[in-house]
Amino acid sequence: MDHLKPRVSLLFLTDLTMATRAKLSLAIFLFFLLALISNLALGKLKETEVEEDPELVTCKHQCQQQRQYTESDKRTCLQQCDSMKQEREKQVEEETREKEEEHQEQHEEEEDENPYVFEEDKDFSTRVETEGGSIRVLKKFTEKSKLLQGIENFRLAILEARAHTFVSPRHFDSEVVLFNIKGRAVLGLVRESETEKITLEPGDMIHIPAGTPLYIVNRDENEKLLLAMLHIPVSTPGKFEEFFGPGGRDPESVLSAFSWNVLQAALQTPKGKLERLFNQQNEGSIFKISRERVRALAPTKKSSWWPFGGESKAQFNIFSKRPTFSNGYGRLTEVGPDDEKSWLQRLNLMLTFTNITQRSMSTIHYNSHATKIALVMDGRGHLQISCPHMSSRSDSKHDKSSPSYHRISADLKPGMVFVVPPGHPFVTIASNKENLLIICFEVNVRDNKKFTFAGKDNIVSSLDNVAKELAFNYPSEMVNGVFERKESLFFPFELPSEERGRRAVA
Ligand SMILES: *[C@@H]1O[C@H](CO)[C@@H](O)[C@H](O)[C@H]1NC(C)=O
Ligand SMILES: [Cu+2]
Repeated sequence: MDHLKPRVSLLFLTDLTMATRAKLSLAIFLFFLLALISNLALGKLKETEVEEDPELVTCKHQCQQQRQYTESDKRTCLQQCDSMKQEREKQVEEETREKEEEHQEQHEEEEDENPYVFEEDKDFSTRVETEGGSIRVLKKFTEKSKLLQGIENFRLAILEARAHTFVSPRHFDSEVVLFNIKGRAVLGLVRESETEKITLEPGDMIHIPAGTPLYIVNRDENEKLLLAMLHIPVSTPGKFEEFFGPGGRDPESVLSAFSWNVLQAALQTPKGKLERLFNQQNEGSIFKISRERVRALAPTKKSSWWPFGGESKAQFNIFSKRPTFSNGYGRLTEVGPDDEKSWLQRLNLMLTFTNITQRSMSTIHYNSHATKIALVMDGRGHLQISCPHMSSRSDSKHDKSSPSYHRISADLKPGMVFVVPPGHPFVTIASNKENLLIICFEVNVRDNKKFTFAGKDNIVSSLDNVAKELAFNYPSEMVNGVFERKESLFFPFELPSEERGRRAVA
């Protein structure tokens, strides 16, 4: 109630200047307040709004009752009752909206206990589904959680095409980074005066500049083609569209939106002919084609030899590249901006491939700048991330001067996506039976460093001894004994020898 006063009385002071008027308005203000209190006390505020408002009635009644008021005083009084009422309603409305927003915010934060892990069935939506294949798009990162605002402008799509299929020409309002997960493709990129054809194998990655018309062929007779496409929208953050030029009814050509007059004038072709042309295609945007057509679409010797520079260098294969780091427990292969791939630099991106040997784990580590968008390619395993954002809200933690950390964990299987924000320490562990293969788009990778908590050169061992003793409140040699080990990056996933009787369980 207190906050109601200043605003309402301010309204009066600006309206009325004369002293008598001021006195009058104070009186009306009191009438109104009286009406408000009595109605609040009865708890009627909400339900009476539609009908004759009791607050207003009381206020106006008070106006009429004042013997000393002239007719004009009464009129002013009645008007003031009305405007005060309006002001009050506006305020209530605002408060309700604020409360709703607050509620929504809380709701969003609580909505997902696991803001960094995406399930294959729940978190993808199907954009295209035909007999020939499908395109599934991962939900917007900010739709999953507000915590992912930093990567709002990235979208991940997975294209699946059956053997011997054609994915119709289209262009996107996004930069596309295409990664060939499985299968063998031909990619046709329409340049100004001709189509550049590129054969793709598993592990190949290529950048497709925004707006470039492209088509894809699954050139394999038996195997499915699986492509990951990272979209970086260039107009609406977090949103990309596909535009089919050549097409008909399905896929519908982008030209169909123009009027016949425009099309006839632009193409110098009569309407009847145009109608026939744009009525032909009805196969959908991914469809089966004959072996002869596949063969005809293959690049000829000349164009696969890369006669024109620049773009040809963008193609590389991460599976055949030498690992950046490798030991018996795992391998890490990186392709980043240092690798003379200028578009990676421009998009501030890096691609990494992690191959963790069965029964092994990555060290506990975090990225300084990069956010990992990881896709499990093969194998099963487990993920744990330490996160301050999701810490439990229990009040018993009040006596601490630091945040609490919540363990975000997930069992990993092929097709799953997870995100690791910078600064968040995490581990990935391979199952007992299979190697765990993870492909990662690392975004915002400029100046990125990996910091580890265990193994050679971990950040605890590297901390100077005095600070270490102070931080742990424990002798530094003892601390070093815990954190140091000769391996780095990948370790066997097993308990220390003292505990060998038990099985290691993540
Ligand atoms: C993963 O690493 C193992 C060795 O630990 C190797 O045999 C296997 O070929 C690798 N897989 C891929 C896809 O590189
Ligand atoms: Cu977090």
